[in-house]
Amino acid sequence: MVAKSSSIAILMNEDARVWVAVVSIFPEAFAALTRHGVVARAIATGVMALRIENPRDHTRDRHRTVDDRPYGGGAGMVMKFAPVMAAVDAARAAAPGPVRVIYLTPQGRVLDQARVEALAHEAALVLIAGRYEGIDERVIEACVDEEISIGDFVLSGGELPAMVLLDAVARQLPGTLGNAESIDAESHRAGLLDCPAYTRPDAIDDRRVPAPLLGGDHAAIVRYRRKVALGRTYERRPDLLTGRALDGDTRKLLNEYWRESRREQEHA
Ligand code: 9D3
Repeated sequence: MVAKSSSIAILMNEDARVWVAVVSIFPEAFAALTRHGVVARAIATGVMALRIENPRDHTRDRHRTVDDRPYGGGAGMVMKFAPVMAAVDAARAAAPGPVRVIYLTPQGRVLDQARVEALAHEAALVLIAGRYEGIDERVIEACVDEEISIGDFVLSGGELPAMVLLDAVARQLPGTLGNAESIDAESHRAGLLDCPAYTRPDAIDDRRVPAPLLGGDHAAIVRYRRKVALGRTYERRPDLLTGRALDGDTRKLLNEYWRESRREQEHA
């Protein structure tokens, strides 16, 4: 399915099957992903395959050493080249075909939905999750195709970022999201913030559900939701709208949003 709306396309990858290996010294962490939720479902239905490759299993010394002190000194440890590289090679050997190797790192390009959708079209991925101060730079030179960050904040390793990426990719695969209607509604307001959601009861003290959502006029509901989604995006995340041409209808909806929110302010 390719749904188009305001020049942003949401691609549901229909015949997609993504094979993934994660290189991590904390394989148990990924149980958080495989027991419940969208990744578990993708694995159960066969649209995603997941294996964990532990660099510690690719060491040869008595202590199974995966880290060492940084050349030049400084705080923290660095993951050694050989065990990480051997884990990547083992993943490559187990893969159904050529793999794209991704290193999760604060130095990477920040992940966005466009990148997630593109990655859902890859046949095989190897995700390297680092610990300590990161991996020996020569692993990156030797085998990494792409470096990805999940945002400008400091975590203690690449496992959570790898899980974030896997969740985002899994929900792009067929049969994992379930409801075609929600995919469609989502594509309709692609690139915008969501509008607020309500369920019963229709009034809680003097907080009432917006009138358009209570009537059965589907066109009015769609229009109302688009208006609020646009208005909130403009207010809270103007960066999502920059570089996007706003057509006449869109500008009209935004104006309506402003008028109505000003009126609500006056009545408050
Ligand atoms: C501020 C600390 N850094 C300078 C010494 C080093 C450092 C920070 C964070 C080294 C490793 C990490 C661990 N983070 C990740 O592996 C990571 C990450 C993140 O922290 N934030 C956002 N995205 C990502 S992707 C991988």
